[in-house]
Amino acid sequence: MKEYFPNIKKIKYEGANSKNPLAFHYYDENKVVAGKKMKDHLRFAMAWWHNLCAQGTDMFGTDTMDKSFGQKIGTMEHAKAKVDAGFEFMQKMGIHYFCFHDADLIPETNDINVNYKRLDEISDYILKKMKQTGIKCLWGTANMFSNPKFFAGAGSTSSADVYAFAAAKVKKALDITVKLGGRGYVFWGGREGYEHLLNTDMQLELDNIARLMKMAVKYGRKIGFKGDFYIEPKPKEPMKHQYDFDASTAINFLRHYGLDKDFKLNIEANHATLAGHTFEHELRVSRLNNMLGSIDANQGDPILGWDTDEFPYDVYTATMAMYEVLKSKGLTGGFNFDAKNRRGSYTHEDMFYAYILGMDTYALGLINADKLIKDGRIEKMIKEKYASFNTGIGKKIVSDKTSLEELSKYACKMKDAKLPKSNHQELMQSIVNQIIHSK
Ligand code: XLS
Ligand code: NI
Ligand code: NI
Repeated sequence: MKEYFPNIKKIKYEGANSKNPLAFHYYDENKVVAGKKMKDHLRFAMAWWHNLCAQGTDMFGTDTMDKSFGQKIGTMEHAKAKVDAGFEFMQKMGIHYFCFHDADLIPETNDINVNYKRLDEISDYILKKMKQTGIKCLWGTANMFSNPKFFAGAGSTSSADVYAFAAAKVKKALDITVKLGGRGYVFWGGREGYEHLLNTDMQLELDNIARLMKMAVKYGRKIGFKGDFYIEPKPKEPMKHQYDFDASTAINFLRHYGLDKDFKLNIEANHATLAGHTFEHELRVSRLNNMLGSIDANQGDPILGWDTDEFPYDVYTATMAMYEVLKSKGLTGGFNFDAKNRRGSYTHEDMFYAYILGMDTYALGLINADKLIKDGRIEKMIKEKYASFNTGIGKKIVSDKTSLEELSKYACKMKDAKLPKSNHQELMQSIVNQIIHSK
């Protein structure tokens, strides 16, 4: 069996003091944190597209990376080499899941019948590898944004024929996801949006997107898909305005169309910041609505306004993210590294360094979030902040036992109210620093 990364051995946990760049410093998969093994909290996944397909092309230049894996790109031999390289990569990284688009797995042609056959062939091949290695599928999805026919959207397209092609792609991607035992199925509405309202029938577009999702649920359940469907919100890019703008918008959409029983959200860190939120804001909104399903673990760049899909290294953000995950009692999905090496980090070793960075960052996030919760000071301060709702008039408010008339009388009697308790933001930030950096 050909080895694709011969210079790299299985990445092991060596601890924070190790200077070995090809070792984990914090991610120790069997270490128990907050009652569960790290690997079970985190369920890391490899994103097929970034890791095995993307070659460092950007808007102004071509490839810097070589992902040919010894075969001619665009052939089924290459598709299979990607499977082999991908499984070797995941085994060496100790990653137990992967995520894919239909178009990541095969070279697509202009004949959907050929694509269907190729997907059958490649999924047989992947299934064999999965059985040999125990690696599983986290989620699948259909790429309904790269092909030019989707320029006006997939579910939201103006062409009924293109809509049928989108549906046909979803059907097959669901078939393959079920065949590979995927835990979830994702809808990321890359082109489900608009450039200008002047030429857009927003109502029809929204209704049609929902129709496509309803058909997917109906078909998925029919063929035995028991997992969650996910919407992955994103405010823009490639469209100027995307319908699934952020968590709140997506949740409202799902409830409005009665899809909320079958769908949860897949929250991507970089999409959150593009929407003008923090990552933890989007996780909190999802969690409070019982909609937190899965995570696309990456990060954006605060001085760039697009989806840079960087590997996560911001430990503070990972800490707050893991706080939300621990509070949500876990995900139905996992942590998919929807992240790519920088264009200048083009070697195969860089692929490993990137995943080590991402996995260590989330391991630190998990360790810190657990410490934060166990320390209890932050949560105690939040309780104290809202303590006025525990007794007297506050208690009446939160038990729905008062009225505007009564509150008005209460206020008039007091004449004026004192300031609420201090928010103590800097004190809390200082405590977080202390918790994170203490041994
Ligand atoms: C793009 C999205 C995409 C989805 C899957 O911004 O993040 O990669 O995760 O289609
Ligand atoms: Ni993204
Ligand atoms: Ni994503």
